[in-house]
Amino acid sequence: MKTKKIQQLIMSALLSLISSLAIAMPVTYSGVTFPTGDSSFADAYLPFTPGPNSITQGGITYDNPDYVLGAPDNASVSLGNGGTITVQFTDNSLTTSGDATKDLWIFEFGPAIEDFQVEISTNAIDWIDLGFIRGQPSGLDIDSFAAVTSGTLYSYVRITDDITNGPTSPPFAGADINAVGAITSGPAAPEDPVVSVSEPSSLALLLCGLLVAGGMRKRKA
Ligand SMILES: [Ca+2]
Ligand SMILES: [Ca+2]
Ligand SMILES: [Ca+2]
Ligand SMILES: [Ca+2]
Repeated sequence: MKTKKIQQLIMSALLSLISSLAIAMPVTYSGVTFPTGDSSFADAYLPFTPGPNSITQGGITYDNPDYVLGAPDNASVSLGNGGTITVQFTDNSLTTSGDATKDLWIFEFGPAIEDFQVEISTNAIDWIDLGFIRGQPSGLDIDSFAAVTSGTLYSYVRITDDITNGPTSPPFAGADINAVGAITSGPAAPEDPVVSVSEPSSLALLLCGLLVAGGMRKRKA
């Protein structure tokens, strides 16, 4: 019995090692190589309301925030005039490289190359302004900003369309954000709400406890 349990533990450790190695396969998009693979990219977004003139038209959804998630593809979310989207890394984080190499890449999309403001945060409350950038894609060296502290794990990136630039009429006004990638990718920050996925399991535990208690009561009766 004991040997079987040890074998099972070794097998599960091996499997998790294999899957972590698979995740760590480098990927390249538009000439930019992400050493830690597709997990480098944003995993979630905070509630999104587009700015004016990003709409659904002719059956095409331009204001769908799902299009900002994951690796670069052929779909982007148009922020609308002056619109803002906040993305979150949940299985990774953005961190410092300790040198001048770029750490954060944002893939803007479409025939018009529109600029936007970039801010980063550990908690989606206190923001560090990294200024405006433009490019398809465009990268930022976060080490070069005085407010960025070495080794900090940033989970949030807030992107705001430059209202003074780009097409302003519907259906796809504002910068079109395809993907947001932390090329200098750290582990998921401990304060990430992703930690709260343990909530259903505590609920399950509570339910088990209630069932056991119910069973005991029945047996007593
Ligand atoms: Ca990710
Ligand atoms: Ca664009
Ligand atoms: Ca850097
Ligand atoms: Ca996309």
